[in-house]
Amino acid sequence: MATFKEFRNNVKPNWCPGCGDFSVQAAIQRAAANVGLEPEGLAVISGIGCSGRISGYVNAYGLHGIHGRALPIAQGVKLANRELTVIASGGDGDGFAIGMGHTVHAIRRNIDLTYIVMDNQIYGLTKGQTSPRSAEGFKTKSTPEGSIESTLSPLEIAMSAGATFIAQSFSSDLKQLTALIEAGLNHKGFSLINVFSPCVTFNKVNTYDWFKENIVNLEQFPDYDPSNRIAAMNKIMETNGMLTGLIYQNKQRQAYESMISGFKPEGLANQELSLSQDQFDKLLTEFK
Ligand SMILES: Cc1ncc(C[n+]2csc(CCOP(=O)(O)OP(=O)(O)O)c2C)c(N)n1
Ligand code: SF4
Repeated sequence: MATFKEFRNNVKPNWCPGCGDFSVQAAIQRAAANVGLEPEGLAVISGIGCSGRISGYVNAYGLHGIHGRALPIAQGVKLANRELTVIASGGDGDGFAIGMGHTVHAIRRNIDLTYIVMDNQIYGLTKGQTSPRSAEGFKTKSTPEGSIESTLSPLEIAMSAGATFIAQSFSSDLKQLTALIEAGLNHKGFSLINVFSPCVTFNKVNTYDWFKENIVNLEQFPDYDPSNRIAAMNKIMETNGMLTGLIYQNKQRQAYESMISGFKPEGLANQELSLSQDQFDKLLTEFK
């Protein structure tokens, strides 16, 4: 069985020292080992952004895709080879701005993959513009007088889009983050894991200390039941989306690919793709 070190490669991340994304990288590597994966059984597909670089920093199959398009690619990978465990990842801009249409439909489609968003509440790679996750009044180069748009709540959107797994964590809490990624990898369906991952260079408001002061850990509520959809929505709203832990899980709904008629469990590479003479003749008669 592979250890977490086998999910490391020799590429040195060029994230700024202190960037929250380092811990997300470590948590992915630990979780992959803990659930018994091998590097050749994992694909990490990312969008564009500082966070999007993560696909190059894990020893696994990887693709550093297009801004906002990690999910279409990841879904294609999973459908083409369901033997692979697929992680999609990117920033809050990637997933909740340009890629939001894909995010909503991937959630409701429920293909078995784990989507990890590194939510630093700003655009990092392009040097600090307001993202849909930025608070009202947030001042950046793109909003010098403060943002006048309301903040988007990805957890509420995911709940209403029919998500079967929603979790949130903080990059400083490596233990919780690793456990939640493991749970996401084990979930049979689409898992959204939103991670507060501070941008130490451009976001001087939502700092490590700010998150520590504002996060509400679900551990504080021992009676909380993540299978209760209404309770989950209430808790998200009560805490203004700042809660961490496993927020909601529906184990009843089957993953999309399990319901496609005629869909084979083997990856395309392992399937017999040529038609028998009989199948070929039948196909021809359909078009006569
Ligand atoms: C189609 C397209 N539009 C815009 C960009 C420019 N761009 C690159 S990354 C990015 C946003 C980065 O923010 P986020 O996705 O939150 O990731 P972070 O860098 O903060 O990790 C933008 C707007 C692009 N590369 N492609
Ligand atoms: S700019 Fe921000 S998000 Fe990008 S690597 Fe630096 S700290 Fe991380």
